[in-house]
Amino acid sequence: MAKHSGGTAGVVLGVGATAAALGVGEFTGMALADLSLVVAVGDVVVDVAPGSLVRRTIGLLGTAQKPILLTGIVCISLLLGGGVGANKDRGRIVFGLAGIVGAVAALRSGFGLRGVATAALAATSGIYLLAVGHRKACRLDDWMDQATEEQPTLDPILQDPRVKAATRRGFLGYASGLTMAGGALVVGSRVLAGRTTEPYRSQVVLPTSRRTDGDRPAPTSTEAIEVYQNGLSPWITPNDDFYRIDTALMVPRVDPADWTVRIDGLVDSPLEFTLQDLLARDLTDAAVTLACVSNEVGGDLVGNAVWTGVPLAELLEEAGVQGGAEQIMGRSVDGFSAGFPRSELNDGRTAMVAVGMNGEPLPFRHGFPARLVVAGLYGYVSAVKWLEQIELTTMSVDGYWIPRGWAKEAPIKIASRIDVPTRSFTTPGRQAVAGVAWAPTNGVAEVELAIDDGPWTKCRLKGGNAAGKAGEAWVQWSTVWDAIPGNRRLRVRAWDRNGIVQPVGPKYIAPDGAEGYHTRQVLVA
Ligand SMILES: Nc1nc2c(c(=O)[nH]1)N[C@H]1C(S)=C(S)[C@@H](COP(=O)(O)O)O[C@H]1N2
Ligand SMILES: [Mo]
Repeated sequence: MAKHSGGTAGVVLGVGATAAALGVGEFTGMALADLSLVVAVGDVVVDVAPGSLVRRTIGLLGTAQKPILLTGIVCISLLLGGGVGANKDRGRIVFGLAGIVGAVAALRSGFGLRGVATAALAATSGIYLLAVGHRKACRLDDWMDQATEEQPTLDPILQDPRVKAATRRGFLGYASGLTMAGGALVVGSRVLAGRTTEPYRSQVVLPTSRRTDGDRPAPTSTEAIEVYQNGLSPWITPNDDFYRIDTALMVPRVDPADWTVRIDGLVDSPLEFTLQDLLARDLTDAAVTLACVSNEVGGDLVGNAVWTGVPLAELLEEAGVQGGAEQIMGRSVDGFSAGFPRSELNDGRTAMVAVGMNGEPLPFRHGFPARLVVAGLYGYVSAVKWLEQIELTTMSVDGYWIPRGWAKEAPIKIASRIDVPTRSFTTPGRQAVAGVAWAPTNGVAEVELAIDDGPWTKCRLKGGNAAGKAGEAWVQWSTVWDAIPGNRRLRVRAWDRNGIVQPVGPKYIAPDGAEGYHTRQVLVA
């Protein structure tokens, strides 16, 4: 192509056409099928990436790597588009190939014909918009060429510098307009996504009468507010503050109208439940602390919630579990899976198909409409969100993270964390030190704090150290520290009710969870 659309102009046009094509794809995908082509491509990247890499990014960084991956895909697309923008034929090839990649990714994510249609539409709009841009640029070039080479005979209007400037402005306006339109379509697609799916959740009502499974009352509201202001984690983690870990680049928004959960595999009679079926049952409330295996010593990939749901034992009883069934494997609508030995349930611990979290239907991020919650097991072997199947299998079947290098069996380790002081400096004198500790399912019996190389001293436990199912939730601990000027080192450790002390480690999170005493350096001055 000629000069004015070569160089910078070609790049600007290519970027514009790509942005517009991405926008068309995102908007159409969302309107047709709750599909994002960029996310579908991201899912392919996550799935083909080596286990160690995925473990380091998803496992460690939690949700932070998702925007990075998606932004990366968008940037690479824009760069590719910019690179071929000056050449219509190369542009056609690259848009065509990108369309195929998008279509394959969408098919892989289960979007079928609608996915292919979306990718095809996005690619053709890119090709078309690029061609239109080239026509505009060619006109610009022709005029400019004529204006210089055949100067005197040409229509004098075209030699008017104002006309030249207007033509150039028109081209640049077109190209940058495409970019803005692309951005607007992407924003529009997100609004569309929220609009159409919000009713899924807001129409679900948890029954008000529920059994309480567990023998510890929640702390009074004044207690919870007081400790919250001081920087200590509230006993109940509010839903909006609850950590989120999953491989989903876009939170699945399941329509309960066409959702069921099946119980099958090694059972006498496979069962299938709608959300209404589950809600119509006698539901149970239980406070269970959920922790991620990737939680580092002192980390915040842990939270405590009152979960509402149907006890797994009841459902398994109805299905009639066969003798050969060794493993309970949960599977998600998004392809994720997690399994744990059936024998884990022998001690009567809380294990449920949860439909509620802290008195509300599950938030989309936390697995709406239903998820598994099993006390005392790390999330990656148990807590399947957006649950669609519970399969009774042998131990030979592996869940998502097992071939990627994480341990097959993963009980939550005894752990404790210092929340207060919140900062690394303080003034001398008496002040609170406080935090949380967990040891599911036995429960925390004692928490001890040591200053520098001083003795381990016992802390006060808030909400008590009740036995039984209360051990499935974390406890808050606090003590009074008389801070002496200098650089001080605070260390915490917990004991469970079997008299086992938190392992001293230090041990890194892989393959089965971190070990070590949370230590804080505090300057007292
Ligand atoms: N569908 C699905 N469920 C999932 C996961 C996932 O990647 N996909 N991650 C698991 C892991 S590793 C953890 S720690 C918990 C986290 O649950 P939360 O995000 O509600 O805190 O969900 C589990 N359930
Ligand atoms: Mo996790």
